[in-house]
Amino acid sequence: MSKQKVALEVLSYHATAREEDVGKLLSTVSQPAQLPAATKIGLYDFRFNDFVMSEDETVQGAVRLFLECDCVNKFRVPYDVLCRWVLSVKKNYRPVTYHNWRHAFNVTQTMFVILKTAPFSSMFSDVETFAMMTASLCHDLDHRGTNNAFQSKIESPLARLYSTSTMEHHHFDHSIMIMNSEGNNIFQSLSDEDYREALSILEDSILSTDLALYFKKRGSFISRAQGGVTDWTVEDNKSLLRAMMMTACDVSAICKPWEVQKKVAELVYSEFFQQGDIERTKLHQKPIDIMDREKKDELPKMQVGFIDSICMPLYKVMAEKWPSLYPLYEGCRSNRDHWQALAQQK
Ligand code: 5BB
Ligand code: ZN
Repeated sequence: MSKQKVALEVLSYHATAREEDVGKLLSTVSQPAQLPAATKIGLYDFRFNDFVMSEDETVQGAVRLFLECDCVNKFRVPYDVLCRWVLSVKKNYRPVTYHNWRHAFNVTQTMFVILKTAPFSSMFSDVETFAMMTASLCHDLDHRGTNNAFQSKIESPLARLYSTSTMEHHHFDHSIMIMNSEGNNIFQSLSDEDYREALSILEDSILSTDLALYFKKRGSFISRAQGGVTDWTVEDNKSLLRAMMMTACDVSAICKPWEVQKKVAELVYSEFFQQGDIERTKLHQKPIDIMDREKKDELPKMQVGFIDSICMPLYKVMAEKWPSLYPLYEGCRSNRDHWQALAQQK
């Protein structure tokens, strides 16, 4: 067998849910009283905190999000398929420090609150909503805790397959593989046309979590949003908005109450440092500052930089345009104050 084929075989390895777990989850889901109420666990709140939840509760929470979205009813997704798919998705997140199942769950929860509160949501069709929720839960599937630059540095099979947006292409591929596994296709009842649209939005949305694409598109989003004459129902504008929503959800840990943000930041830099360690010890390269343990003291300053260059511009324009999204902006701004104060203590 050729090397490439071996590599591809390794790439396509994935496992799906255990039927025993599906059965258990299904029995909880079919008795709504057993499923925690969405409002009770804060699912409708941008300040949602998963740290207080058990593993099982996060799984039930994810199912709950899809049920509350109505996609499940509208597209006649059998409960067992929904449960199996959620469990399979969870199983295909690796136990890395930050880019794991809980991150995916949090991103989906933020997407849910945006879709439930923003006035623009009504222009998204049911297929679009379903696809965006699905993209949120799948957007970092099989993440290895290392970034695109690392894949290309080690010439990983993934980097050979996709030279740009390497990991993001893989996250999409992986979500397709899961859906194509027996009993896991939550899109199974969609018409051919809807199915094609759902997959296309799923792909675009997952790819748009590549920061490089965010930078490419952000300028035109901000000018269209501030221009004031934009018809967001025009497909080109709508797809731009979907992409920005994905980024807004992806980095929404930066908007959480300070106690939560502080803990998440620890997870983020611990994962960054682990990549830096591999680069230093195995590749004999000096890692960039954010991945360099020796630069640990500069983290608060880096967080301020991250907020100013990536997060704030997005949340600011969204909050100005759509006031229901203001809590994201305000949370981000408040965390900036905290990081700034820490940075100045040094
Ligand atoms: C981000 C882009 N990267 C290529 C280089 C580093 N930067 S950064 O200088 O803005 C930066 C971001 C530096 C330090 C950071 O965390 C130290 C704890 C972060 C940072 N990134 N902080 C966070 O709280 C979060 Br959340 C993140 C996001 C990490 C995943 C990156 C993917 C973003 C997709 C839009
Ligand atoms: Zn992510």
